[in-house]
Amino acid sequence: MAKQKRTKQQKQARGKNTSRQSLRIRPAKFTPPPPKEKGKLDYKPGKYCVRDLSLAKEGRKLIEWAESHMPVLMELRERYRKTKPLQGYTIAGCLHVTKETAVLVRTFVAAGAKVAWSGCNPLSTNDAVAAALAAESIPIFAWHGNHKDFYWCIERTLDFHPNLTLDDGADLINTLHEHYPQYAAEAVIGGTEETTTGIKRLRARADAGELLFPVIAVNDAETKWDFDNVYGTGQSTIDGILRATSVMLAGKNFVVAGFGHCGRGVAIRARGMGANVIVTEVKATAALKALLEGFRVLPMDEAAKIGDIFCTATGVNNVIRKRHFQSMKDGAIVCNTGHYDVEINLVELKQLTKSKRQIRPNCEEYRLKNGKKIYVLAEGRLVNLAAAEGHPSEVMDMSFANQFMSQIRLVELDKQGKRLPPEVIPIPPEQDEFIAQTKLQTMGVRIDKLTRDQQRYIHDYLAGT
Ligand code: RBV
Repeated sequence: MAKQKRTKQQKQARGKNTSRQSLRIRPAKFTPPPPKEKGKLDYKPGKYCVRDLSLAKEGRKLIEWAESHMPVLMELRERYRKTKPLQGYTIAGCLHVTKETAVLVRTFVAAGAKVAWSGCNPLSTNDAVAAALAAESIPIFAWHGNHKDFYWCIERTLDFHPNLTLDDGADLINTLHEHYPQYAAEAVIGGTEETTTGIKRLRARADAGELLFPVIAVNDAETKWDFDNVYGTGQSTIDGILRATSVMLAGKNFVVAGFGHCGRGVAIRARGMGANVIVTEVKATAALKALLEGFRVLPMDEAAKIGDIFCTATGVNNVIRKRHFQSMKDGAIVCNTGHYDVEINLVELKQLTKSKRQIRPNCEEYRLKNGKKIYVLAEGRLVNLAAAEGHPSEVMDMSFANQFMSQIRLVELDKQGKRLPPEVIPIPPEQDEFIAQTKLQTMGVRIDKLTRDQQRYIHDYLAGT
């Protein structure tokens, strides 16, 4: 965020010391406007706004299924159920409304927190899960296909005057900073961020000296990025592509744009399904890694001509654009698994298009003026969450254990009258170790321990040949 963009209000917000009570975001009698989509939703002001409350029973079963695959988070729930360390604190969350997220929400509630929730992507909400949470009296404002009221939902969670934030992509934090900076600076004790794209945004904000409260980088925990980003994205992206297309992957030229953790996950799983994987990159070290991992590396201009399936995982905009569409084969399938829908330039694709139709759920056929057809999955949004169910519960178990423990950390510091600096804060290595150990235990896997002699050896700087 450029410094010159700061408003006077935002500048004044920093460094003030007002009591929390005086920091009501809105006057007490504030009545929010209804959502634009009103008539098509189940809306109870101040309580919930979901697609269809009657789906609650189905949602509860989905959540139970996730609970039985998330042992670490469930163990944390049991541990904190009695002591309720989060009592008196309100968390506003803005994260995909999936069955796994519901397990996290229930765990916060069990630990005593008040929680208000919105989705972080227009296409990732599971309507049955949202209904189940609403039926459990958890304020939730989220539905699948929420394009028009996305920020309206985030604002509704702010009506609950949160003192903690939980983000996936930083939309909630951005809303607070841009529209309620005084509240952000004084009433919010801290937040947590789930994903790489959000962390990038927050680092940019912190570098500009514009971050108003500490945000713990959950994404950067080893037990998050080394598992969720790689194996979670790998499996769920392939799952999304298959649900949207049902095509055979074996023998196809599968182009993965970006060889970060997510791209690597997609590439190794696509190879496992028998695809010929081609990687495109802009970073030399990442391209080298892909090459030495056995993948073919090409510039997108060349990959565009031979790819059958394209998947972007870069976090960068316009990775697939006009000239690439123009050179693609007839029938090429294009999708994205990055956080925002900016990686495939659909505006330029539309300029080349004669007509368009939905051919299957989450699969749109674009008939180009050059006579070829191109298929776009999930409107270029996260294909793994829009066309499938997001990452498997087993891997979200560790990501969300990190979320839960980080929120507890913020609250415990607050109780001691301490506050972390307004920066992007790393996860302590002990937290990673604890989560990894607990995960292994729940999987019934035992590991070795260093002997005293080995410990001495690895710390002995004189040891040589
Ligand atoms: N993600 N959540 C799920 N099943 O709840 N699946 C994926 C789920 C998160 C994941 O942690 C990633 O960092 C983020 O979505 C991208 O928006």
